[in-house]
Amino acid sequence: MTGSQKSLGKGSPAPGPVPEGNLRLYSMRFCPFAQRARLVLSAKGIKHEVININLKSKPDWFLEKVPSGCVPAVELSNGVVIFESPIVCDFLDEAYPGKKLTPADPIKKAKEKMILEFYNGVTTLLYKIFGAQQEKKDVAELKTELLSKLQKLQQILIKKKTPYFGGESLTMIDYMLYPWFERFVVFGVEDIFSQTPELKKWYNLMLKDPAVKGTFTPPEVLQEFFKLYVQGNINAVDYGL
Ligand SMILES: N[C@@H](CCC(=O)N[C@@H](CS)C(=O)NCC(=O)O)C(=O)O
Repeated sequence: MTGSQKSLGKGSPAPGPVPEGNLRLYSMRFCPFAQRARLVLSAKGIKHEVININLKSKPDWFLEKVPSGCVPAVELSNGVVIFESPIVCDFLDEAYPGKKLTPADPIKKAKEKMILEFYNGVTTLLYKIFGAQQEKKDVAELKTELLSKLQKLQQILIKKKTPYFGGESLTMIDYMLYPWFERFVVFGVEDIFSQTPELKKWYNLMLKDPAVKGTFTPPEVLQEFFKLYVQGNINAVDYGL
């Protein structure tokens, strides 16, 4: 099953158990948190199936399996369900063979986790900016705050003198940060790149990664989805299918 299947919504029959040797991802095609999991699944070449969930009309069985009600979540063939994107991604990296995305060194690992913790403030701010724009409010102050946070993030790359946040090669932290950059146009903040050239360079490098290429959604499609989603359109998550 690919990630471009129509979503399952309220009233849809529950999917059967996950076949032995397979893994199921509960996702939503335009969700940046779910994209983190899709990036890791792709980078590690993990065999999986995808079930897209209609987040505007969640099936009861989904809420039973995933108490947070959020995607991404993965279900294993033994019925175990794991959710919250950083936990899902760490689990996939630890439990499956293939390229290790998380550094083995505890200090490097801690540093990546600190970046992620800091970055949560960036994503929160992006949604705040998006919300304020929808209400036609002035976002100048919020954008200044965002610029300051992104400059701090950029400083990490400058200090490290490496192309990626993980170092010379792309690691988990790069995948964890990436999806929101793909959505800068949607959040109306793409102009910030002109003031954060190192982040722009990193973003352009990320665009060359096969997992990024495989999960990339063009900005105009994302924009259309977001427009429908904020209008409360129940079929927004299936936009383009
Ligand atoms: N902290 C969660 C957040 C995931 C999240 O917010 N996903 C959104 C879709 S982009 C969702 O499922 N929203 C459903 C809802 O809020 O009801 C994670 O990192 O996985």
